Amino acid sequence: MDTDTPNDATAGPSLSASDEGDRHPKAGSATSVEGDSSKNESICLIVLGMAGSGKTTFVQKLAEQLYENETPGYLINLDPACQDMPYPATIDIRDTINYKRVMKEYELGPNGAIITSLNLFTTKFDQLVTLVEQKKNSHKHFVFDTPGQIEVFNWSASGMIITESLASQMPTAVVYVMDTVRNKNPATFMSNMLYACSILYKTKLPLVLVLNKIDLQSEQFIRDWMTDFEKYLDSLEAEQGFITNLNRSLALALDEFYSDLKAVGVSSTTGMGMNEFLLAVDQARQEYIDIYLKERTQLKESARQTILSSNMSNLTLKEGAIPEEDEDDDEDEVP
Ligand SMILES: Nc1nc2c(ncn2[C@@H]2O[C@H](COP(=O)(O)OP(=O)(O)O)[C@@H](O)[C@H]2O)c(=O)[nH]1
Ligand SMILES: [Mg+2]
Repeated sequence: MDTDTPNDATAGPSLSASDEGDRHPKAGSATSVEGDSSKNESICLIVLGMAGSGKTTFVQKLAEQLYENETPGYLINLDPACQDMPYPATIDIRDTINYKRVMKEYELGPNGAIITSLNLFTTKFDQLVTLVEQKKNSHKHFVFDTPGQIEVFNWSASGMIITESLASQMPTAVVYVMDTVRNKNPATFMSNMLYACSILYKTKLPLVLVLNKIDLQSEQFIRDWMTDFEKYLDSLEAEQGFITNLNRSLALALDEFYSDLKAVGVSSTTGMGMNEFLLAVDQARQEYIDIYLKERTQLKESARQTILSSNMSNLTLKEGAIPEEDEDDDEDEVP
């Protein structure tokens, strides 16, 4: 593909993986983990969260921790608008898609350009899945950093395609990053929880909640709110009105969601809580195998049975099945 073509905002025909993923996130020295004990224990982690919650900083600290644990992560950046990349991404969307050019060529604003960039990248995502497949035996953690605005990934077709492509190949979990400081407001906390809950039901994948920035604010108050409904009500007391009543009802409704949730307090600047997070990831992987994989297999099997029983497997498309537009249609129009 000619990269100088004016309408081509993609950098080349194929994705390439740099060897950066095996390097120390700070020192830049190379190492190899081919054939180590992490074999067949791999998991994809899709890092989601509101803008500014600390996703990119979290991926950077996680990369450092994984390197220290001698299981370097395979890092993938899916944020085309990221300016200063604090970690060495093995695959970076910016090497394939020129976000500024997308904005110019398609006359889009920043958010539209991010969505379009992600859509363009998704057309090559099969190559990424192949690369991940090839590295499955040498890397344990495949970490996907997503664009700042959560809805770009979560509510876009490409976000869904990326999630599904990974989850159908290997264990995959969602890491939902929350800014603990900002969630001191009970209403903000509730919005975040509803978002996390909707992601869980939309992706049907295990979810690990990362309560980030605990160097600034302990996450204990969130744990209290999640385990003791009364404590959440107390915090709501200061506020009155419709929103308070709604939050009260929502807190009751989310009770079951909280009880199954794996929540870990983390500081992405100091590294506090990172090893606890990795334990939660191991649990999420097991959950994927025990619950999600079984459900997925059952779904696939029932879809196969439906096709077989309805004799749809013999279905062939016939030319002319979809009526072509009548060229003389214009003649019917009243002049
Ligand atoms: N104190 C503190 N700041 C953090 C932490 N994690 C992220 N930040 C800061 O939060 C801001 C947003 O972080 P960033 O990783 O860009 O968020 P993203 O938009 O979700 O990728 C930056 O200024 C980070 O330095 C943390 O654990 N502690
Ligand atoms: Mg980011």
